[in-house]
Amino acid sequence: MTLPPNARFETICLHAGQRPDPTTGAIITPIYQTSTYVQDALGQHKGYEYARTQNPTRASLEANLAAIEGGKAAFAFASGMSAIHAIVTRLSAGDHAIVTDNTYGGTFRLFDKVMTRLGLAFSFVDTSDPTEIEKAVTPTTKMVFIETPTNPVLRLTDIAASAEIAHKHGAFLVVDNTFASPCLQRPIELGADMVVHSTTKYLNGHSDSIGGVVIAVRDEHIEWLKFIQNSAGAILSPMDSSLILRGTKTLPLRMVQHTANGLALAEFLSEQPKVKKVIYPGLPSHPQYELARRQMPNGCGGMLSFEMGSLEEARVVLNKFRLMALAESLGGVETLVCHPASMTHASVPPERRATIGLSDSLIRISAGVEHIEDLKDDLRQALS
Ligand code: P1T
Repeated sequence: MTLPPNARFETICLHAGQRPDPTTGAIITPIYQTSTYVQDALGQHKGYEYARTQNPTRASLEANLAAIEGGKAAFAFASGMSAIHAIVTRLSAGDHAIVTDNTYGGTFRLFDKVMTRLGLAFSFVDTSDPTEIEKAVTPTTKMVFIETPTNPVLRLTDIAASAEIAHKHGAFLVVDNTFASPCLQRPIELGADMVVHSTTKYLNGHSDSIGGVVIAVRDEHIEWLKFIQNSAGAILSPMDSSLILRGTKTLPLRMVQHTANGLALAEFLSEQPKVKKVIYPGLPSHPQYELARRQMPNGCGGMLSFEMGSLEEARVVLNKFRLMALAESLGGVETLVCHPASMTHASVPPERRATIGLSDSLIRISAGVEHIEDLKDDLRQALS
């Protein structure tokens, strides 16, 4: 089994980083559940010394994810947050970063509540307007960190324009590609220096693992990420690595269905008189529909949000779902609904939620891969 050099995306997802186990021929990369490796003699080993530093299952996943995102190397972490944390450690006290104002609540919390205590400064701006990025640049700006589409109001940021601004000012660009997945959005091809994912979501896709990954292209970033992964030790376990490797095999298949269901639900909700507003980048009503078509040419995925008008109305609907599960997280095969203001974005202060358009009546859907008519039936009865 050799991956041809011109292999297409689906083939890369299935095969990159993997080969039959050399001792047994097992087609699936084994879970190397070990803490250490026996050395042949002093100073002689097989490239593996201690499992925080190297693990063959994790290495196989990292090679797979680097190939899928079109990067040079990948580093797998214990969660999406620890992957983002590893990236910020690239900055030093006194450095400044520009960040999308509507990121996942946990990203905002890490930057605003933890990293500022260590002497880093952050400007949270509306990066959907590239001039806002330009305006926020200071002589100490070292990183531009964008999330696109954003969680949960699905605003887009132009990745190529952001890369140009970041590079002009000597900063590096990081893209959180969790909501889109590498099937739908290719940040490195558009100029990003690092891509981060919560692998908990689409990459694993089966709601049974927490993890994160950073994919990098520049040697200086690769060296640092390898160093910090070993130094801080927030590594992904062999079991989780195996689960995500299982997930990436079907990523292209799943994304087709997530995208079809996401669009169909957005269109269905747009026709419901009780729904005040539907947000989905694949709807012509989305203010950045043109950018979505250019930057996400294969579709806009399974994430959508809608507004009911008041918290009370949102509560009634949220408590009535039968098939869709009320839960945090996203990107799994089963459809989830959540109330971002009190769940995923509760760590964002109410005034900031208001600025980014995250109202108390907003409901977020992560469309799974169920039959679309069953999802519509559930929405219909919840809204009735
Ligand atoms: O949960 P964790 O694996 O640590 O990933 C953090 C994270 C990073 N980036 C984005 C865009 C995310 O959505 C998340 C996690 N999000 C949720 C748990 C959620 O329900 O929105």
